Amino acid sequence: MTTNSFLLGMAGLALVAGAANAGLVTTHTTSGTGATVNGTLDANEYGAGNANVYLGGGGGFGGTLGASQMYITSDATNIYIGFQPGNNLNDLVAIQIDSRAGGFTDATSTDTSDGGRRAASNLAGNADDAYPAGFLVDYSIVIGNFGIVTFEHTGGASMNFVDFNGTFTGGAPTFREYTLPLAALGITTGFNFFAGYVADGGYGSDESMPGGAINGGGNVGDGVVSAGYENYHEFVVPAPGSLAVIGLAGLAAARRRRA
Ligand SMILES: [Ca+2]
Ligand SMILES: [Ca+2]
Ligand SMILES: [Ca+2]
Repeated sequence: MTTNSFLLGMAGLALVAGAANAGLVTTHTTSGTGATVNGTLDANEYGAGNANVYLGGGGGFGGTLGASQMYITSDATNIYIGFQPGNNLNDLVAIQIDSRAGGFTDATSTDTSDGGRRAASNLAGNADDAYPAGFLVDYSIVIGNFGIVTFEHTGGASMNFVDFNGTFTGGAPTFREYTLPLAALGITTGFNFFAGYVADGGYGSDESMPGGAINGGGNVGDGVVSAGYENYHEFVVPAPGSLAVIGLAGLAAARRRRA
C-alpha cells in the first residue's frame, strides 16, 4: 500500500464514521464555479445536473422547509445558495452555519430584538433546541418573505449584522438565490449546517433540514420542550491548489476544527 492510498483509506473511514455517529446526512463538494443569481435554477449551475442539493423533513407548517430543496456551490471567492421552498414562505427559514472553531448554541446566543434575529439565535423561541453533537454555530442566514439576512453570532443578546438582500421577496414558493463572499461566513474548507423553520414570533414548526426526530413530534410551538436538531449537512471547499489526497485528509481535519 502506498502512502497515498493509505491516507485515502483513512479519510474514507473518517467519512463513514462521521456519517454513522455525528449526524452528518449529506455532503457535497463545490463545483468550483459560481451560480448566476437570477432567481432561476439553470442547468448545471450547482454542480453537474444540479446535484449539490440538500433536503429536509417534516410538514407541520406545510412543508415549506421540510419539502424544500437547497442548492449550494462556490467559486474561488463567493458562496452561492439556491432555495426552492416546498410551500408558501410565510415564516422564517433559519440556516445555522458552523464554519470555524468555537461558536454558540441556542442557549448561549439569545438575540430577540426582532423576529429574524430570534429565529437565527433561538429557532423555536421558548425552547432551548439541542444542536447536533459538536455543532457550534458561527453564522445564520434567515430566508423570509422580506428577503434574506445574515448575522454573525457573538454570544449573548446581540449578533453582528453581516448582510441584507431584498432581491427575492414575497410568500409565493418561488426559487431564491443568494451570494456572499466565503470570507463573510468564515469559510475556508467548508462548513456544516442545519436549518429550522419558525414563525416571526418564535412559534416553532416540526420542519428541519436535514430531517430528524423533530419531524415526528408535532410543531414545537411556543412550548419549552423541543426534540432539537441532531443532524446536519456539509458543504466542502477543498483548499485551493491542493492535491486530491491532501484535500481529503484536510477535509477530515477541517470537520474536527469546525467544532
Ligand atoms: Ca440561477
Ligand atoms: Ca430555541
Ligand atoms: Ca463553530
